[in-house]
Amino acid sequence: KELVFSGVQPTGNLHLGNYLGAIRKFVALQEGNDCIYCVVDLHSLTAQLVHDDLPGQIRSIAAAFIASGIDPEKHIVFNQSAVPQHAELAWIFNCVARIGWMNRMTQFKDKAGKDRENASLGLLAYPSLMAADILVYRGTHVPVGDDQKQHLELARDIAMKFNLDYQDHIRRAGRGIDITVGDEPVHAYFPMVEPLIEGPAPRVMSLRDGTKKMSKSDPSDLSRINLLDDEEAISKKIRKAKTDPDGLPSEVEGLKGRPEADNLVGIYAALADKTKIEVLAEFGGQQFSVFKPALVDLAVQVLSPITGEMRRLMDDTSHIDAILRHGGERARARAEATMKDVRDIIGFLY
Ligand code: AQP
Repeated sequence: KELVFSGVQPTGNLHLGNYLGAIRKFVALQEGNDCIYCVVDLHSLTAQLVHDDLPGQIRSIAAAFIASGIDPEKHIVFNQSAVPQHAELAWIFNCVARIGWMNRMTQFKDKAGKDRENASLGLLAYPSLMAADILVYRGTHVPVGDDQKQHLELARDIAMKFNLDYQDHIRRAGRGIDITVGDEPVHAYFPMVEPLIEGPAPRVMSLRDGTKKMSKSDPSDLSRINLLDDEEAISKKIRKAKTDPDGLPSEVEGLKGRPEADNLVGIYAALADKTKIEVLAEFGGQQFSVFKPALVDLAVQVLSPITGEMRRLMDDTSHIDAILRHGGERARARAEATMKDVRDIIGFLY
């Protein structure tokens, strides 16, 4: 059994990118693995310090997990702030990671903009907390969208530096395992995390601009399909989605240099659980006036049961709150076992 960990921030309406890039994979990975899925509320303060309705946002992400098919009894669903060990390990990782590593993160550069001196320290340290989220459970497999790849490489660097710096301590504390990195033998405590990014839509792009990622923070609501959109909104957004004047090609190579067409075909393929090759075998040579209505039907067919269930779950908060409470208790017990080891390895008295 692999330990799968991933998280989603409660920072606004979930969209199709979050669903196809992350949540749908969470659901698929449940079979045969031990999964921990987290609403990463501590991270959400880096996007916006004061939220009007943070409890509601947290519940809506948890509701999306459950409505999509995650089983909170077999696996763990909880919110990050309920397990203080995440923040404790993140502090240690802040001391392991180098400022230069953080400065190179493209998400930090994009989100901080030109005025970096005014960005919060939390935004800079975000990847360190993300590494702690995963490694406090000694997680190995992390389903994410393509935008998170660089952060997961950093999580590996942090784990490796901790393992190397504390090699003798890990041995002395009687914790850890022998691994080889390159040709070097290392006595490691933290495992190497593996990003799980593959699939036909690892990065869903904006419906208004095929070169920009679909994102919660895009000011145009027409740029994204929200998980809570009704049939009418989905239909309007796909009909208005930017395209070029040509029809669909028969081969995947024909999508090169056509980001909007490529994006819509990728979305169709992911929703239909097909490859882009299979989608083009069906729609190659057709105009968007034929393809778009088919995409609307498919999107409504896949999303409307999830939307309905999310709304139902959010009507009665006691059920979601009980799931989060129960998940938090189980997550805390596991995280505390790791932190006991880590405190011993470092030499803290507790
Ligand atoms: N466009 C996307 N395509 C594929 N995957 C995506 N993800 C996000 N956008 C896309 C994946 O969704 C998971 C949860 O994301 P998050 O909420 O933790 O953070 P985010 O990447 O910052 O989400 P947004 O919507 O793009 O928010 P803003 O507007 O704040 O930047 C992650 O696995 C992510 O890869």
